[in-house]
Amino acid sequence: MNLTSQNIFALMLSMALLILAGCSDSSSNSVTGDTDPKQPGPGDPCPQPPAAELSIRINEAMVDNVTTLPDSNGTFFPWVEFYNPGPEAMDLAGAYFSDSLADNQKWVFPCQFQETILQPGEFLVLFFGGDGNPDDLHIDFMPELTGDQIWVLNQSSDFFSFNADDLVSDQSAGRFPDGDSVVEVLSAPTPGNPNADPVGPALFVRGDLDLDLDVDEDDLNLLSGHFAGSPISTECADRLDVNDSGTITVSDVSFLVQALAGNLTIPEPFPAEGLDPTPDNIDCEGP
Ligand SMILES: [Ca+2]
Ligand SMILES: [Ca+2]
Ligand SMILES: [Ca+2]
Ligand SMILES: [Ca+2]
Repeated sequence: MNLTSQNIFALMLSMALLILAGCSDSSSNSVTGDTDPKQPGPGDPCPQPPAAELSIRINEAMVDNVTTLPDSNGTFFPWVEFYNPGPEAMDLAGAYFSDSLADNQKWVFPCQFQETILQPGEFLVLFFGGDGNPDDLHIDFMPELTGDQIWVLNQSSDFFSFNADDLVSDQSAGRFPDGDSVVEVLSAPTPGNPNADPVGPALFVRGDLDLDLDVDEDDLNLLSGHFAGSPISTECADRLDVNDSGTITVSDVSFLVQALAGNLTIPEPFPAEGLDPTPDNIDCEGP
């Protein structure tokens, strides 16, 4: 009996050592420059983690990285930050990452890097623009630089959507606080560190619709046109709420007529730029 148990133990030990050797030997890894990373071999030592078990979030992204963060070669690639909200350590090895819902297996995290294991509260920043070299952690595709984006982790365990057109160079989109469900434009990039506040509401001059910091007949014509079939496209609808009533109606047109005639005074922020002092459901997130 004793001998049998020892034999079984020895067999299990040698199997475990074989598995370990397979993981540490990069030549036996299916993720190589010559292998399609979308087709892991049957003996792949790091299968895709089950979606339900991977709670890591795509936390921050910069697509137009001009001066913020160079890679180890000094090149400024787009980058993405991953974050483990905890409470367990999580390994991204074997997970897919993509910027396409239709093709959600564009790139797979290799399994030979300790960096893919994120402790609770830990961040991992990866650059795009890899050349298929499995010995670095570059993501082997480039993201779209304009328009609506949706990035996908592990095929479905996390989605990260933003509009690249809302971002200027060296500006990032991300979650605040870290791991939050909403993605916003952030006030400062923080690769590898806790995210900064979202950008605050924009300054505006009430009644200034052509953005020349002055309120005059040109603005009145635009506001009249808004109700006559030529809607104004502005991110800051507060500009149109000339009487600061909290709604945009034709009474704002008549208020502006009276204001330009000197009979009424436009409420703040006027005549200088400022924030809306009266809370309402109208937003001003940009010009
Ligand atoms: Ca960050
Ligand atoms: Ca104006
Ligand atoms: Ca109004
Ligand atoms: Ca208001």
